[in-house]
Amino acid sequence: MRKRQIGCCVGLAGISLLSGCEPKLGDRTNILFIFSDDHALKAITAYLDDFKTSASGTPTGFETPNIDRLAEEGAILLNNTCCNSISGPSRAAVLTGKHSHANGFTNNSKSFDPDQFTFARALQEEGYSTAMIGKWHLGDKLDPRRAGFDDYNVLINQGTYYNPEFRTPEGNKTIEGYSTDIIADLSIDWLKDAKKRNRPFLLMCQFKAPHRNWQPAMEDLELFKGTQFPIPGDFRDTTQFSSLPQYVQDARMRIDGYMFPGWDMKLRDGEVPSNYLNLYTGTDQKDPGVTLEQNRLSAADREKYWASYEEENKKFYSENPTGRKQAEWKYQRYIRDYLRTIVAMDRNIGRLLDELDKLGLSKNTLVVYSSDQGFFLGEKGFYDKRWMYKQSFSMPFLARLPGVIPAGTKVTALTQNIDFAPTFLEVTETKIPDGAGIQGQSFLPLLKGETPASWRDALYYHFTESRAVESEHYCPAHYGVFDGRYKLMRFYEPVAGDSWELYDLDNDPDEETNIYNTADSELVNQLKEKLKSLRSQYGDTTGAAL
Ligand code: SGN
Ligand code: CA
Repeated sequence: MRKRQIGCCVGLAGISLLSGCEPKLGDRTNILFIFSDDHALKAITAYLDDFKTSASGTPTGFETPNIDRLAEEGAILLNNTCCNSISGPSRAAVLTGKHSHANGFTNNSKSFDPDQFTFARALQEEGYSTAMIGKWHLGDKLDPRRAGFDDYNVLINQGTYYNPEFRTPEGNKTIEGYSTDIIADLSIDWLKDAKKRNRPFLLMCQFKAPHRNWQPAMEDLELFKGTQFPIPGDFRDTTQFSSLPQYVQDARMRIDGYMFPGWDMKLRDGEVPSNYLNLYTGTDQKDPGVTLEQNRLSAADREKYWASYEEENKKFYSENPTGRKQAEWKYQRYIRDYLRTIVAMDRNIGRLLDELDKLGLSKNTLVVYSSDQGFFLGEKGFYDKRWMYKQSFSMPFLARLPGVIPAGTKVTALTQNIDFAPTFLEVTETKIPDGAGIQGQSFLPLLKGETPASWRDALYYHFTESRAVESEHYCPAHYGVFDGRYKLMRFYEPVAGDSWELYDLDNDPDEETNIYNTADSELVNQLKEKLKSLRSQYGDTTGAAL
């Protein structure tokens, strides 16, 4: 990080622009923020040694060398979490540094209020050029320029993997190709232009991958063919869900019963085995089918696509397995496609890092890799996120900034996505604007390997989406506290019977044994007090009162 060299650039855009001393590229630290969607920590090789669960399931022959490079050359956060495990709310928390109730974006159907503080606008006001490229997911009607971005090129809603349509200042346009490649291409073009613009920059490059429905790039269709990935130790088949609370069993994210045959499992109409377990009911039962994505492919690519799945599909159809065998088949189909999308993303992250090198920008650019939340890869028998359980509460975060972040730094302190904005402002030596209302804390000292004088001793989480209102995966709203060892959660919606869960992660890393009723009452009371004080500290009066 370089000190600003010009005295008149005092951090007030008005002054710096008027006085003609707008910062030049090289005067300030740039930020390349690479963000993905639903990336489980277990699917990043740099995390494998430290992200411990008793479950196996470590990918075989799968690697993310380019993401790992950031940990080797910089830092990895081992206890980073999201404050609300769902896309839009996480993105809003990143931009504002505030919890969901405070920034107003409490579920994916909201539209972001752009008049509040965003760190992008704070940088823009300092003379940075800023861009948002890829998945935006903060409202299709909202122009990202209103939230502090000079340029944008964003996917519409969730976007598609194949030949996606983008929203741009010039209107919507379909770009041919694979979404991950295109988002990297657009980002690389923008980085090249950053040289010409000659101003420090913030580029948010946000991939759709590895979001459902896990569609691989054409070149990766054959990858992992025949590989049997280890099944997590706590994977459940149909007979094994009864050990979970009813509201957890009822969540529509069980791999055994809530994978659409066409959309998720890539089975062709007429090739769905008669024993195929589909637990969806009512209107939810409608399989979006194989048409939405695959029909976006050219005829030749579509043929190649189907040819790659054909042999396995036919075998599955003729064997027509039930129970455990069927659940495991679904797991293998899911995990292979999921990991294929990550291989493509990692390859493109390599291209982005190479481009920074070529442009001579690596030395003063903070490069971050993160994802809007973690994801279940068969643990408990699930896919998807939302829960405060470890897999989806966790959020990857790796960062490189030569000369500032020592190579190989491992941070175990409790960090959260609300900390990103203040961290980015501190890295760029940008003053937090008055009234920003940031609730997070800069973890730059932690990235530098320093121990700050005071750091939080517990994290607050609130999944604010009501099961009654948005029920795609039937996850009830809940809030909770995590102190690094104990996790206390309250599922306060009537559908969950206002239930409490307490886990001791030191002794139960899979969060299988709820000790709420058996733990020492002093411990329970202390955790409740902590939860109450965090709710009061952050001003969260939503959800059940404590
Ligand atoms: C889609 C997916 C869900 C997913 C949500 C939210 N269904 O609706 O499985 O949980 O997005 O994801 S799909 O059938 O359309 O693929 S989020 O990451 O954007 O919050
Ligand atoms: Ca997501």
